[in-house]
Amino acid sequence: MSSETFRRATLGLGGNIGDPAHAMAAALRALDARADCGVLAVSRLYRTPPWGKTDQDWFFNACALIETTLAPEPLLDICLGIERDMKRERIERWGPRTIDIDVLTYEGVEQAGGRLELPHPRMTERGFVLMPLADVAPSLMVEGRPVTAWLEAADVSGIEPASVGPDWWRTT
Ligand code: PH2
Ligand code: MG
Ligand code: MG
Repeated sequence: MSSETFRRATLGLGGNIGDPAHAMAAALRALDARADCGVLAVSRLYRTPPWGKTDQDWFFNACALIETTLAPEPLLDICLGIERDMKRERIERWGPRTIDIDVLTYEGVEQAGGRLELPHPRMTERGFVLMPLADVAPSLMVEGRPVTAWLEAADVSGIEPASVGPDWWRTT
């Protein structure tokens, strides 16, 4: 894979401690400022009920379509580094966090067993991923179906837009 070629990836961002919208916006600006990553499109910001572990605050969630010259694992490392810079606190699996940045898809790459599973293993069941992802990549194929088809089958109860348009991350 040539390091000069830009590849398309999608990211899921979320958080429910402190000021998650601000942390997510800062994370996206940090990625966009890098020479090896460009933010092509960002979803609206959403308010979403907690999934998995339900006795915690509601989340803010969003998705981004990016282009990057980084391979999948180095891209993950950049995202984890940004989480660390934002002083992410994570006490327990699926529990409260200041910011979470997940690599959802990377071109057509399918891989399992390593430290980065692609596509993200639970993304097709999660309304809080699919609703924002449909803003930026509705026809993206994931596990044989477009994002919009997964979204139609998903439970999206309670999820509501928290921004009018896609520019919240430039100013928040
Ligand atoms: N993230 C989780 C677990 N549960 N629920 C919502 N609504 N949004 C999230 O981002 C989220 C979650 C683990 O990554
Ligand atoms: Mg996550
Ligand atoms: Mg994560």
